[in-house]
Amino acid sequence: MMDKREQLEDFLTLYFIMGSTNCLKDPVYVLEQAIEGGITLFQFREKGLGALKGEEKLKLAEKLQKVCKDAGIPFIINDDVELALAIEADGVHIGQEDERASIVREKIGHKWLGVSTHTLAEAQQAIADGADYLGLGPIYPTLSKDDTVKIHGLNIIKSFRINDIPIPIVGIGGISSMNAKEVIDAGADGISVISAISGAENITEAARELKRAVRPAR
Ligand code: 3NM
Repeated sequence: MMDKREQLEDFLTLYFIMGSTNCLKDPVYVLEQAIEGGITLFQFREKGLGALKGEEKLKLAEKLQKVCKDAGIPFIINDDVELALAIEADGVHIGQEDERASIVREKIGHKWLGVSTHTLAEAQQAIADGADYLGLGPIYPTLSKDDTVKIHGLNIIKSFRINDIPIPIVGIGGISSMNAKEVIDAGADGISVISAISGAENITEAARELKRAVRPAR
């Protein structure tokens, strides 16, 4: 039997993130194809210019959640704690600019909590606040998030590992099938991607290639 940590590490292997603004095709189709290709976790991140709001956002969240449920893939929501509670998502992911992790933890109880961190101090605070896993990035330059400041490279992953960060970590930002393996080799438990999957011509094949890069033996 896997314990909770091992189970989470497994789910973090190939973590796909998207919202309607990242997709060139229908988001439900994109998610179905990504699941077909082997993603292990999904985050609904409805952000940026033209992002859906209110009822429309809720409707899309419910559709994507159903696709995940049918496939046995956990469904995480970015930032919107109220939405996560309303539709009983499996977890919430927040950044440093969002609500305090300790407050989110109180609100969501035992659901998974992921926190994006950029320094060891932020990581230690997130862990004290009850984070289950950490997002580290951007590892490489990315066009999918316009407020990223500093590119961290692989060193941030290595330094978190050297400093014995005790919860799973996942790399993010500019990750593709060309560089995914080095992110894992640096010590990440998994990779998270937006454009390498949502922007691909052949979504299933793109997800498959990423999966082979991070988990060649299985
Ligand atoms: N967070 P892509 S980078 C959502 O550094 C997000 O915390 C980041 O998109 C961080 O895979 C990023 O297309 C965008 O580069 C990732």
